Amino acid sequence: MEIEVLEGVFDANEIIARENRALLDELGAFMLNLMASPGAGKTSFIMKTLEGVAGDLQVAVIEGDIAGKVDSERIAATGVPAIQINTGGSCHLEAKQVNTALNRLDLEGAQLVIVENVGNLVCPAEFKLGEDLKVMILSVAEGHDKPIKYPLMFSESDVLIVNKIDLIPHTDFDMEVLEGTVRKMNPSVEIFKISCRTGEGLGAWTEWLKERVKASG
Ligand SMILES: Nc1nc2c(ncn2[C@@H]2O[C@H](COP(=O)(O)OP(=O)(O)OP(=O)(O)O)[C@@H](O)[C@H]2O)c(=O)[nH]1
Ligand SMILES: [Mg+2]
Ligand SMILES: [Zn+2]
Repeated sequence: MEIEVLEGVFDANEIIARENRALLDELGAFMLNLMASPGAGKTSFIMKTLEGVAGDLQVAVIEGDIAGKVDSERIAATGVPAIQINTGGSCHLEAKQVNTALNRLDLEGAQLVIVENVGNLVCPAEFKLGEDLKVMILSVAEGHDKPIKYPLMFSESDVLIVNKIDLIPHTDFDMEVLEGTVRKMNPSVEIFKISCRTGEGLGAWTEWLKERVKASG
């Protein structure tokens, strides 16, 4: 008899990611996996995205953090359904945690599910969740050299959001160098330059997202 060998955590994770995909397809919902280092602006970006799609898309949010429920409370205060996953020390979300969250959230009518992954530029990129798009945020204060040091996240992401552009005058951040490095690693990446503080660039992002979600349905 052929014995099926699952190569550790990655294969096991991928099987559940496919279940998540099937569940989302059944619901007709589009899912974003939002990844970035701690403090890059993931929750701020979700709040701005919620404002930008309000009236056009029904959204639910899954918050992943090692501990605490600060971020899910910020989302829930806007009236959008939100659930918090506490990983208890693990530095990334896995498909099974998202599966539990998807089954517990009220997704009746939901067209878009946004997952805020744990703040980390390394392993979240290695774990599929069943998402339609991987979106990463780099904030300018982290520096334009990050793609060289954390290549997987930059090469795996479908969308790169460069956040906190209002802070550029206070840093030595070089947008041309960043774009050149990222496009070499990932020629098809979509790049949006935004500030969650001033609102700059967010309109272009939310219009693009609405088109993508509509095209998928
Ligand atoms: N100046 C400036 N500050 C920003 C911007 N976006 C977010 N911030 C600030 O950056 C800090 C972190 O933002 P969060 O949205 O909590 O970041 P996060 O990535 O969700 O953080 P964790 O969930 O803790 O990993 C907060 O003080 C925000 O107000 C921006 O565009 N410009
Ligand atoms: Mg957050
Ligand atoms: Zn991890």
